[in-house]
Amino acid sequence: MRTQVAIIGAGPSGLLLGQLLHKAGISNVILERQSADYVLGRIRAGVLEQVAVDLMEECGVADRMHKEGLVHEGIELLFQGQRHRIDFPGLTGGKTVMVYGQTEVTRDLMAARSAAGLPTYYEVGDSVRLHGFDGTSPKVTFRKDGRDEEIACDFIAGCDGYHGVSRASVPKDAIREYEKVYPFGWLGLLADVPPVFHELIYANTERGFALCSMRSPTRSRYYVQVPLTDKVEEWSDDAFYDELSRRLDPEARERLVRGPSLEKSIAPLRSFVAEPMRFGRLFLAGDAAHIVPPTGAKGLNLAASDVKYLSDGIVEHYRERSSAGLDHYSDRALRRVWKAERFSWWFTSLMHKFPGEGPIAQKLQEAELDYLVNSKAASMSLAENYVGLPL
Ligand code: RFL
Ligand code: PHB
Repeated sequence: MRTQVAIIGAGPSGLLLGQLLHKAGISNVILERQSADYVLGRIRAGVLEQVAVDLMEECGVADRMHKEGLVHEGIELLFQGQRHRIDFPGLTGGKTVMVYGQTEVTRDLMAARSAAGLPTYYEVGDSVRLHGFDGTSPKVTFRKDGRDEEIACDFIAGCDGYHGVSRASVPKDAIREYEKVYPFGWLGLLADVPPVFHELIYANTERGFALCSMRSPTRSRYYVQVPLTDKVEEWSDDAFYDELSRRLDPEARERLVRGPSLEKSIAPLRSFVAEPMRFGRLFLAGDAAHIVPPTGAKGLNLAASDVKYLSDGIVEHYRERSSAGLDHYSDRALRRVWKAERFSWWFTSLMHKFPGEGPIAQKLQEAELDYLVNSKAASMSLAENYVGLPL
């Protein structure tokens, strides 16, 4: 089999890239470890920046998002028992974000891919191997339904997430990794109950962080900070709602509706960057190259900006016979990645309780939050990062 671009991973990065290349007439094949249903069952991101919204439009898959997605004009910061609003359009010259789940983004992209009849191999397990990306004729081999398969290609796009095979295939001395693991996780719960409030609430409390998010006016997504040693089986729905409720202000607490969990899981928090993002004819994009803690809602959005830079570079290669875009890919992407890493680390540090740090840490966070909501300069900085820095 031959294709122009072999894409490893059918998460948002791989599916977005596949669609953009297809629109430009560039052939591509996607290989995915899991089944499509498994990929759709993972509950992850909820907030899209304009960059991601624009890409969905460019891919021709934005109709349902514009119909069902919720445009949000601000967030609420809760500390010392009181909520304070950050007004995005007022602070950023009119910008907003879109609340539309990663599951729906993925579903829309998968539907468009299968409608266009583009080749996707699901359930290839751990069989994918990358070959010859340091030369001019790379290859990908894998096993499907008991048969060994081979794809010859011009480029390989490693869109296979943090645990994928692409980054792991790069010689250790060619890559530099930067990492910080946080001493807590997020316990998340999804339920068909109306959200406590029509905007997201980020809460700093003496008991730890909490987040009230949503997927629709009838579906809520809530998170509470928990110790890394906690097990999800030990958290009943009631225990979760009790803890969330303790971390809310009286009005939100009053409005909290409890309902059975559709999903409940614990996610660890990590900051991670691998440099560079290009190795010969292998390009890494999305979580394969970098991870942010979810507090800034940046992970999926960084995947979108990587894919935009990468698809522009690949299209330029074929249309204009120029390697400039591909040569600059890693530097361009990393510049944006590091700014989002900084923002996500800062917002995480401001909002969470760090074990062993004592009461002075809480007081310092509260002073910074007080400054943040009362200083136009500080509020603007938060708002401009949250809605997304320019490409
Ligand atoms: P993904 O989504 O991990 O997809 C990678 C795909 O590659 C497959 N794969 C392989 N395929 C073939 N062979 C192999 N050897 C393979 N190994 C792996 C995997 O099965 C998978 O299908 O990476 P991608 O596409 O780069 O997308 C990144 C996003 O998923 C991620 O950054 C976001 O979910 C992060 N994130 C958020 N991002 C936002 O922009 N806004 C948010 O509000 C937001 N909230 C979140 C989040 C992540 C969370 N968790 C659970 C980590 C909230 C949470 C709780
Ligand atoms: C979510 O809805 O899952 C979500 C929203 C905002 C975040 C993180 C996760 O910062």
